[in-house]
Parts: sequence; C-alpha cells; structure tokens
Amino acid sequence: MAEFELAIRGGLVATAFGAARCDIGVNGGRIAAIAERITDAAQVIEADGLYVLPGGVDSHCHIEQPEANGTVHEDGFVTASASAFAGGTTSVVCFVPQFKGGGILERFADYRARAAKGMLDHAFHQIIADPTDAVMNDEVPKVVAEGVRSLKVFLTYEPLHLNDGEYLKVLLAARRHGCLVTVHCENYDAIKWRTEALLAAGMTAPKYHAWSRPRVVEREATHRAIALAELVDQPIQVFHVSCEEAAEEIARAQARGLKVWGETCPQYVTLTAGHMDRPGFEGSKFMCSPAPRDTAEHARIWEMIRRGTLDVVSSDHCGFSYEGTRGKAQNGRAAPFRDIPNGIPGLAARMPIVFSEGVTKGRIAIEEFVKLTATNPARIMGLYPRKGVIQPGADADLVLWDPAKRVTITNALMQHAIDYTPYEGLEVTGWPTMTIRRGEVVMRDGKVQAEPGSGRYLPRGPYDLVKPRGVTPDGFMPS
Ligand code: DUC
Ligand code: ZN
Ligand code: ZN
Repeated sequence: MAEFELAIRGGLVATAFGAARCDIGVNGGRIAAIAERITDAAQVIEADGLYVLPGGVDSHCHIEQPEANGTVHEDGFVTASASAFAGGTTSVVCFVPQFKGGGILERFADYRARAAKGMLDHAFHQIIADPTDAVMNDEVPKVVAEGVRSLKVFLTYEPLHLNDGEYLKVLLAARRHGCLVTVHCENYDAIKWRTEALLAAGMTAPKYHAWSRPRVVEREATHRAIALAELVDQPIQVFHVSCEEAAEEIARAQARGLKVWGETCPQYVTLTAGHMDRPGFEGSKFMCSPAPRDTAEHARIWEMIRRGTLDVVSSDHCGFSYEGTRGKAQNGRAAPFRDIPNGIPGLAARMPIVFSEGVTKGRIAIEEFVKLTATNPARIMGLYPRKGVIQPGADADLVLWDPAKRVTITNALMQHAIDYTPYEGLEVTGWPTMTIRRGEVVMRDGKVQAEPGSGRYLPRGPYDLVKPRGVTPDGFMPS
C-alpha cells in the first residue's frame, strides 16, 4: 500500500508566510506531510508552474437564504457549491435568518437541512433581527451549542435593523457566549430620510441607490458600532467596508488595541456608482449595500488592505437574478431603487478578482492574497487551523492556481444559478485550474464533479480570538 493516498507534486505552495516549492501528501482527506519530494502515493497530481493555495474561505455569503417576504435566494447550495469550486473556494460561512416576531431555532434547523444538500463545507452566522429576551436568553445558547460562533446584526435595512439598545443587547449576549459579532454598518434613519427625499423628488432610478447612502452614513455607523462594542468589550468584525472613511474608524480602533476587524469585497475595488447609471433597469445589476463608490476609492481600499486594516475579502454573494419574479425585478422594472433587492453574486469571481487586481497588478504579494481569501477568514471565524492553511493536520482543501492564465469573466464561467454576473467582461490574469476539497478533486479545468450532500457542517467551538480583552472604559462590567 502506498504511503499517501494523494500527492500534489512540484507546485509553489503558498501560505500566509510565503511560497516554497514542495510536495504535499494527503491521507484521509487531510494534509499528512509536506516535503521536498513525495514519491510513494496512489494518486499523483503534477502542479509544475502552478501555485498550490489553501482552499478559499468565503466568510460572508448569502446562499439559499429565506427572506422575510417569503422568497428564498435563487442560488441554492448545489449551484452555489459549483460556483464556489469553480472559483477556488471550498468553505463558506453563510446566514441563518431571523425575522421580527420569530425565533431562531426552527430557522437554524431548516437552514442546516438546506446547506446539507450542497457540496461546500459550511458554517453559519446567526442573524439577530429581533433580540427578545426569549431569543437571547433561551435560544442563542442553543445555537451556540450547535456550533454557531458569530451573531450578525444590521444597523440598517427594513425589517432587519437594530437600534442602539438592541445592538447592545446582542453585543452582551455574544460576550457571554464567546461569539464574534459581525455588523452591517450603515445608518438606518439617515438612509430612510434620504430615500424618502429622493423619491419625493422623482429620483427613483437605480443610480439613486448610491445617493441614498453616501459614505458618511457608513462612516457614522462604523464609528457607532465600534464605540458600543468598546463600551462592553466585545470583539466585532465590520462587514463589507466600501470606503476609506469607514476603514479609518477601524484603523483608529485597532491602533487603540480593540478587537475590531474589517472586511471588504471585490465589488469595492472594481465597481463604481457609475455602473448603476446604465439605461433603464440595467443599473440594478450592480446594486448592493454599501453602494459601490468610484475608482479613487478603489485605490484607497487597496491602501487599507495593504496596511492590514481590512484583512478579509469576502464575496457578500447574494443570489438575485436580473430576470424573473424572485430577482431584481420582483417589484417590476419600474420599481424605485428602494424596492429593488440589494446584493450581487460573487462566489466564483472573488478569488480571481483579488488575485488579478492584487497579485498580478503588483498591489499585494501572494502571501497577502492567501491571508485575505483563506487564512484570515478562517482565523477570525474560528475555523483555523482546520481550514485556511496548508499544514499537517489541516483539511486537504487545496487550489491549483495558474498565475498566467488570462480569462474574460462571463456568466457561464460563474456556474451559479443567477442569470448574470456584475463582472461580465472583466479581464483577469490568474485562474484556478483545480479545486480539491478534503483530498477529493471537485473541480478540474472548470468541470465541477462533486456529490450533492457531500459538504460538511463545520461546528465551531470557543476560540481565543473572540475573547474579550478585559478592558472597559472604567472597569465596570455588569454580568
Ligand atoms: N448587502 C448586504 O448587506 N447584504 C446582502 C447584499 C448586500 O448588498
Ligand atoms: Zn450587509
Ligand atoms: Zn451580506
């Protein structure tokens, strides 16, 4: 019998600490050895001329997510898995919903069953949209026992947003239970006022989505989210940072030693508000929140990535098609921007865009790419060292990456169930040629081959990164 079930040979193995030419031996779905040369393997994959990267970890994606209005995101777990594998991602953290007036336990069971049908390894954030005493005291401990370690809150969006008192309640529960809090930072009341004023003035087209939520509403909410987290000594991650002024709030918090992390997304280094200014309804294809800004802001986001202020790039993948009754036009093509669902698909495009815009264009080194797309999301979400790293004992989630392959992004390449990609026509250099999940080849040259139902749930336990610092403004911390 061969010493290893699988060997990946001759590739440039890249981790958060750099890249080195070596071989990887895999047994039982896990990395068993990393050596200069591995000869005794039942199956050999040659990787000369390719990077071997940890499988991507996308810690913010909306897949088959039920919405309060009774719809479910179009991309189900099977198609989303194919899309993720096509783009080099092997693990995701997605969202169990909560609707106002409802609990979370039933939602958790339903969502777990949905995710089990896919091929991706998956963990969950629990959305808290209604932090009643019953939910926070009785139900949150139960989902924590089931392996949830992050509570997601929205400071905007009807009907999800929390006021400051409700947000504090979630922060305190997270602190008690050893969870991270992830936050959508935009000011609900300010956006509501702007939206009503724009609509009253007849400014209803998709492009006014960006006008309804300028940078200042993101900066203000980011500041507030951090200040309240500081007050109760609770670690948070600020989701989808779109602009320097919000990132600066995070940088200031980090400089003071607070446990505050910042995530951004490919749309904030590629799309602009100008994309939403296309004729007719076309601009809806680019509507997400926060809104895409401009090319000058892209450069500032890269700078904040280089400084380490923003240390994760997630997709914020959101499955709304352009056509059809569940997608962007669910309220008709004449709907004002307020009534067009927010969100864009990006599971498959995430890693190629970050590689091409980042590594190929010389903005970041390969080790930064690995950190942004795999190692940091795994660490921050408590999935490390099982995920996000190439080292003995880790799951053998690996991507063979051709740094020279030039590809023009098309919707067909995305392999999702959505009828468009906002990145159509974008040229990238650097593309995954093979994706391996727990030692199994699940994508080869764009062809996905994985058994539906083969994805594993990733229950998360307590982890040090989200421990409170033990510092409050005056030492007072009510239990
Ligand atoms: N913004 C979000 O906050 N969630 C889903 C999609 C989006 O654009
Ligand atoms: Zn959000
Ligand atoms: Zn989101």
